[in-house]
Parts: sequence; structure tokens; C-alpha cells
Amino acid sequence: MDQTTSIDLEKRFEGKIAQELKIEPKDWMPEEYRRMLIRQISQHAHSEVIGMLPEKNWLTRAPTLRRKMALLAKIQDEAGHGLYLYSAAETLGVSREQLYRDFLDGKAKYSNIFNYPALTWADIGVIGWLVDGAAIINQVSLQRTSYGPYARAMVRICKEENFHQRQGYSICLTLARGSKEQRQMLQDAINRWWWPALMMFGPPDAESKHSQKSMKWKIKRASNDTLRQKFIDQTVPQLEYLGMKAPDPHLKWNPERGHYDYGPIDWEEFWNVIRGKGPCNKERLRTKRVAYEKGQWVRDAAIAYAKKYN
Ligand code: FAQ
Repeated sequence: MDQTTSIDLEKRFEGKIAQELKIEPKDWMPEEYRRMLIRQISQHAHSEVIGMLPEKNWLTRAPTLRRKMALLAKIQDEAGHGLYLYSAAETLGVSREQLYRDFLDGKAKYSNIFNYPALTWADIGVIGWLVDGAAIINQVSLQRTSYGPYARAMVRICKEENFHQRQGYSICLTLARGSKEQRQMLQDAINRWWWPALMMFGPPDAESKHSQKSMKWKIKRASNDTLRQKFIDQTVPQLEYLGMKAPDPHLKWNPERGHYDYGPIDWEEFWNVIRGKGPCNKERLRTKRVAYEKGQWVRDAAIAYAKKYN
């Protein structure tokens, strides 16, 4: 390809980005744009599938059949989200097997939040409310991401996540209106999940190595700190409605900023968790590896069937 053509292609790409047009799989794109997308979409997909694990522990112990059915449906949705996202990543020329192998080998990242244990039933409420709540804030902005297949996956995922958040908040409301022990259990779960949920938005803007490029190419549409603040502003009134408290003595409405101020986040904990040293990292990956090995016969059978009948 001559020099002029490659400059033209780049100009056309930048033009589309500037006009808010979507980049589609067959369009020319810079190699770095492709790599950034594969990294982010696959990390997102891994998060969805590993995110099923903290909740699955409570399926057999859900307090009512209604709660059990809702939780089962939610977990099933998360598997579906993983599938949409792996499919979106595959349109960039990488195989799902390779992505999944990197995940199982511990080479690929997934969200910090899924390395914490779900100790009580209240954790299930708080995961739905805070974890899905944080995920939604992030994903709503990603509905406008510049890569078409990712943006379209986000639209569908956001619709389903809304139900997830409501089922979580509904559990929290029931506990908040329950006995003293139930309220304590809820407060304890909030205390443990609050800070990790704030960390889900990633490191502070000044330390976010990908943000600048990612926002220039409109992969990300808002910075980590902007989305974190949005989440806090939206969540504090919900927290107050429950009659609960955040484990943050600095959390306070600031009328001048028009936002809540919040205390310092322990970024050392964040980096440790995403480098594999969180409370459940090893257990989570071990569970996924065993499931993958045990599922080999299903993949073999599906391939044999496809070969015979397609
Ligand atoms: N956890 O330069 P940045 C869900 C890494 S879905 C782990 O700021 P970026 C649904 C980052 O990868 C939750 N690692 O990175 C559900 C990078 O490392 P690398 C997942 C993190 O990409 C609910 C390094 O730190 N959602 O929960 C995290 O510009 C309930 C530097 O960071 C998504 O993935 C983290 N939290 O911004 C399922 C949304 N944050 O790759 C089940 C899509 C940062 O250079 C149950 N992703 N790192 O080795 C994004 O929007 C972005 O990737 C961010 C990070 C905002 C997460």
C-alpha cells in the first residue's frame, strides 16, 4: 500500500470518529485502536463470566423461591453478556479460544471486584445494587463507544443490567426493613463492598495509562474519575433511603462543586488485587479452569455433531 493511501485511510478513520460514526469490523483501523479494543472488550467479557462465581454460592441458599429464580436468571444473563462480548472481540480478528486461554492462564485481567468473597445473603443484594450499579454507569457511557459491535452489545447489556440492579436493591430494601440483625448484616456487606465498587472505575485519571488515547478515539466516553463521581452522586441518596451509611467519614455533599466529596481510596489494595493478590483470585481462576476441563466433553460433542450434520 502506498504512503498516500495509508494517510487517506487514517484521515477517513479520524473523520468517522469526529462525526460520531461507528467503526465497523471491515473498516480500516489503526493497529493500536484494534489492540486497545481487544484488550478492553476481552477484559470486560472475562469479568462477566467470572462475575457469576460470587453469586452462584448463594443459589442453593436463597431465602425464597422467588429470590432464587431472580438470582438464577441474573447469573444466566451474565453468561450471555460474556458471549456477546467475546463475539464483539472476535470481529477484531482474535479467536475466542485464544482470549479464553489467556484468561484461564492468568495472563488477562478482569474486574477487581470479583476477587472478593460473598459472605452473607446481604452480599447478594449489595452486589446487585452496587456492583451492577457501577457496571451500568460505565456501560451506559460505552453505548456511545466508537466501535459498532461493542456499542450494540452495550445497549442490550445495559437493559438487562437494570433488572439486576433492581433485584439487588430490592434485597437490600427487604433487609433494611427487617430485624436488627438483618440491618447489621446489610451494613456489614455495604462496608465490605463500598470501596472495591469505587475501584471498579479504574485508577485515578492522572494514573490511567490508556484513558488519553482511548478517549481521543472515543472508545471510552468519560474518564474514570468522572464516572466514579457520577456513581457516588447517584448512589448516596439510595444509601440514605435504606437508612445505611457508607464506610467513608469524608463523604459529604459539596454545594459548591454540586457533587459529593469522598475520602481517599486505597489504591495499593486495588493494584494488589488486580495483580493476583486479592482474597479470592486463586480460587476464582481455579474454579474456571476446572469448569473448562470438565466441559471438554460438551465442546467435543458439539464439534462432532457440527461435523456430522453441517
Ligand atoms: N479491574 O488505563 P486504565 C460487571 C487495569 S462488568 C481490573 O484506566 P482503561 C458486570 C486496566 O485494565 C465489570 N483491572 O484502563 C457484572 C489497565 O491494565 P492493562 C467490568 C483494572 O481500560 C456485575 C490498568 O488497570 N466492566 O461488573 C480495573 O482505560 C455483577 C490501567 O487502567 C468493564 O470491563 C478494574 N476495575 O480503564 C457481572 C467495562 N480498572 O490492561 C457479574 C469496560 C483498570 O494495561 C456480576 N472497561 N484496570 O494491563 C472499561 O471501561 C475500562 O477498561 C476501565 C479501565 C474503566 C475498567
